[in-house]
Amino acid sequence: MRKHNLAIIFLLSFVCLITPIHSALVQSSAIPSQGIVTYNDPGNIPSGFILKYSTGFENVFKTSSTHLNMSVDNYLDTAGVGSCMWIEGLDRNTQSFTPHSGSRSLGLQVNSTISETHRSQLDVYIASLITTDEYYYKGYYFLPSNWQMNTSDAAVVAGDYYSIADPFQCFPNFTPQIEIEVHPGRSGNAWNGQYDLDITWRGSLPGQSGTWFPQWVHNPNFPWMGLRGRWFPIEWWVKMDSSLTSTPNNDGAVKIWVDGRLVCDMSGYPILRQSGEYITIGKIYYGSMDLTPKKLWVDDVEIYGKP
Ligand SMILES: [Ca+2]
Repeated sequence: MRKHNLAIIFLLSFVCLITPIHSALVQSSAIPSQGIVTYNDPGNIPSGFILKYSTGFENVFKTSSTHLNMSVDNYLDTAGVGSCMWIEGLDRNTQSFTPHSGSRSLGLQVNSTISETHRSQLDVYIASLITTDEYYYKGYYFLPSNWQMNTSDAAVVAGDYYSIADPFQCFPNFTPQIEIEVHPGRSGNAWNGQYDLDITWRGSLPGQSGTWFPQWVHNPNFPWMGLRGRWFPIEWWVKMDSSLTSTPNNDGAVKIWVDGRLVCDMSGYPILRQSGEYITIGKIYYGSMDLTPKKLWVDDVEIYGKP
C-alpha cells in the first residue's frame, strides 16, 4: 500500500509540474475517497497526551498588525483589501454573536475579491510546545448563519475552494502542508447543491514541493450548512515522520475530526519535520471569485503533546 501511494505521488508530481499553483483542477481519481465516519467520542484526548497550550482569547490582544500576545510564537497573515483579524469583544462587538467561552474570541474576515491569494489566517508555531513527533489539537469554530460560496457561475464552481485551517505546515517552504477545505459539490460543471470537505496534501520531497493533491481525502456532501450559526469543534492528531533528516521513513499519520466526524485517517506519509513547524488554527483563504464577505470565529484552542 505504501509503495502504491508513493508511486501515485511520484506520478502526479510529474503531472503537476505543469500546474504548480494550487488548483482544484488537479485531481486524481486514483487517490481513494473516504466516507464520513461518525466519531462517537468527541473531545477525548488521546492517551498519554498532556495539555501544552490553551487560550480562550480572554486576555489576548493584538500587539501589532501581525502578532497577538498569545504566549506562543504566532503570525497574523492578512492579504487583500478589507482582510482583517480582530478580538471579538475587544476590537469589535458583532451583533447577536456570542463567544464559545467568556466574552472574547478571535475573528477573521476576507472581503469580496476577484483573484486568488486573499486571506486572513493565524499561524501558531508549535516547535517550542511539541517535544516528540505527535500532537493533538482542538478548537471551536463559528461560521455565520448566512455563510455561502459563489455557486452561480460554473467556472467559479469548478475552481472555488475555501480553506478553514491547516493541521500541519512548515516555514519557510510551506511544505509539507495539510489543509482543511470546503468545495462546492459538482455535477459536471454545475453546483450540485452540496458542499464537500476535502483534505489537501502538499509534499516536501524533491519533485513534490508545490505539488498539491486537492482531494487527498474527499468527503462529498459534507453537512457544512448544518454547521452555520453555531459553534462546532475541529480536532486533529498529527504524527510527524520519525525521520529527522530529509529522507523520510514514511510513517507520518494524521486524523482530522470536524464536528465530531472523522474526515481524514491517513498513514504512511512523509510528514517531515522542518525547522519551523506551525499550524494554522484559523484561516479564510479562497481561490476564486466570491461575492460576500467571509467571516470565521475561533475560540478555546487547545494543543496537546507527549511529555
Ligand atoms: Ca473565549
